Amino acid sequence: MNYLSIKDIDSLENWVEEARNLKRYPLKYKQLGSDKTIGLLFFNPSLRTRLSTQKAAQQLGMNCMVMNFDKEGWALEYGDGIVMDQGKSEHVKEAAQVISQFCDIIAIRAFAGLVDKELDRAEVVLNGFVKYASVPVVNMESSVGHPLQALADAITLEEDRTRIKNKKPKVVLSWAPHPKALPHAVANSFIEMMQRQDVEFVITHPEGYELDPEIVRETNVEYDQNKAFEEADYIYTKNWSSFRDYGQVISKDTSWTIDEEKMALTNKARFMHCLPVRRNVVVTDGVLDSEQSLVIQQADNRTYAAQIVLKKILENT
Ligand code: AN0
Ligand code: CP
Repeated sequence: MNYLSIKDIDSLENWVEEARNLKRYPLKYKQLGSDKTIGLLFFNPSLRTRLSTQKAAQQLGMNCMVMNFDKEGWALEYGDGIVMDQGKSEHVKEAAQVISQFCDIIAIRAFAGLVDKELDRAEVVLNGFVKYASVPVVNMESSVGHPLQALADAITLEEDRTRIKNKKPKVVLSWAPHPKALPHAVANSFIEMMQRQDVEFVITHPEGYELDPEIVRETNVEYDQNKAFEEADYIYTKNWSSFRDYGQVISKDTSWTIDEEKMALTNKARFMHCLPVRRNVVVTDGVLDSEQSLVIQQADNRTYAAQIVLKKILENT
């Protein structure tokens, strides 16, 4: 069993409920992972994913090895039949088999390069490990998705939505400006997660920031951010670079920054963001520091999202 995208969640309701039980009794399954080892491989920086996955593993009694591949590992080759006379020292074929001997689960963070759309869509790093590893693989954010974040967001929504009575919650995914080109992974997995929820879901972004149509499918897109915010119960904010002009920053329009005035258009909506977030670029201090912000709770739930994923894998292998 792998956890590569939220499609690997067989029963969302059950996983969210179990994750909430783990939050209450985090050490209940301390024996399940004893004498097992997880290897966390990072090709990019991380705070939450690294610490929450490590914590989740520890709470299941697992040992945890962490390797920063971008700075400390050999540069890996992924192509078949390549003459390796350039910068790459080792092929994923050996690396994945070797790590599989040391670890019972391999978790990988490898962001989109944002240069070559087809290369990113092929998920070469994640799929390279899936192909050659002999143990389960967990996605800690790949070029296409961030399913641990989306699961934590589903847990957070489940905890919070009891305050909304007699209607489906309205959830808005809003683009916000950012100085750098960011990946689509968080937005993609959040969209897929909302498509599986009983909510009214709207995406809002400036023209030119349309996400992968194969992911967005029939989801409602509203180009007028103020209109999208009307009656909203949740504002989930994220920057992403253009998908059409692949990896380009085509607008830094600060009128899209989430501020108090915009939040006032909503139905006392809660503010959500995966973090890390740039203050007063993506969202103002006033919103981020307000009672309406769920960002710290979302980050806390990363532990239980990772823990339910690892528990399911340990139970199924
Ligand atoms: C990354 C992204 O946008 O995908 C990681 C988010 C969890 N964010 C940044 O690089 C700032
Ligand atoms: N939200 C998230 O994945 O954070 P990190 O990049 O710090 O792990």
